[in-house]
Amino acid sequence: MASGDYISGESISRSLGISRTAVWKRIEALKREGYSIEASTRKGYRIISREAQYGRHGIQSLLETGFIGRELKFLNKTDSTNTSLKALASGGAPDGTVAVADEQTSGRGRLGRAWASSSGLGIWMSVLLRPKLHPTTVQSITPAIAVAVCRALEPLLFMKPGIKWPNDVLVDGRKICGILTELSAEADMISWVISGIGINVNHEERDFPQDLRGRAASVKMYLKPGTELSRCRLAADVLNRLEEVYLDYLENGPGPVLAEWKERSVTLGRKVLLIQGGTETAATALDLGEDGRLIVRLEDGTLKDVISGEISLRNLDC
Ligand code: BT5
Repeated sequence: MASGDYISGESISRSLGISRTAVWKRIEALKREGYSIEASTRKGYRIISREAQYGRHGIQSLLETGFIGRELKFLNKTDSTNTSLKALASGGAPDGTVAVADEQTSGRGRLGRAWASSSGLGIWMSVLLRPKLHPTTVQSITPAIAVAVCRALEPLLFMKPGIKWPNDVLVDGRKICGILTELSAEADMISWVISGIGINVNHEERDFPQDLRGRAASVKMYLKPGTELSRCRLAADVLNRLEEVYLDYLENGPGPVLAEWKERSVTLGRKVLLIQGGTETAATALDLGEDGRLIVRLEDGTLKDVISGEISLRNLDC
């Protein structure tokens, strides 16, 4: 059915070999999944938009994954998808369960910071992973997520995205995506990791809160001409790329993922400012450790390991 054209219930029933009532039931099911379909008693049915609305069905129909996103909870509005998914994780939700919201009322960043997550504008989603890894190795999962997000964003943008340590994806020096990884572990076993991914998609400059204008970017602002933009497509692509990267990580260890992270990094080799509890220290970012920590050289020449939970970092020369 081409969008815009009406098709009668009778001809659908004939071509599918099902009753008119069965046609009606299926149309109603599609509507519940979020498709925009208009029904007219005289003319029949008409798809208003060919693209599935942002919702569970629209995302899942584009998945190529084995387990990530196969369980997917879509919420029109929630406080934070990380918090929603935590409740599901405690209730035994399987590896790869995803929570997506159109709007978050208290989207969270690291260190108690807020994440702006209005309705209609972005992809606010969290992924539950249950890797059989020691809790100390889990820090390298955030780099894996950042790499997957870059792989999904790159074909859409006219500028290459880069990763700012530890978890920001930037375009043109502006933040387009943030990642918040939380975990629950017992002794030497991880019980779950939840990685929350926030991607700005449909924003114009004015859609960002005042303090983020000029510092935040959206896919739409950097969209390659002629490229179609769909939150369903992009959310599914992030999950598709994430499963690729994650399976590679489980099979081959963090090496290959960290190598790609380093290639995409806009932090390594740069002068940075380390900000911790009101103290600012200038340093040069040298390398990324296996566990996701950043190795820097301070101005007096000493080397220091920096852990993401403790410190903020500002690039000084980009
Ligand atoms: C992050 O923290 O970048 C992690 C953001 C994670 C958001 C996702 S959305 C789905 C899931 N559910 C949640 O509740 N969270 C996750 P951090 O590195 O601390 O950066 C936070 C800082 O980024 C803020 O202090 C602002 O300066 C800036 N910021 C806030 N909202 C932004 C936005 N939409 N785009 C760009 N920058 C933003």
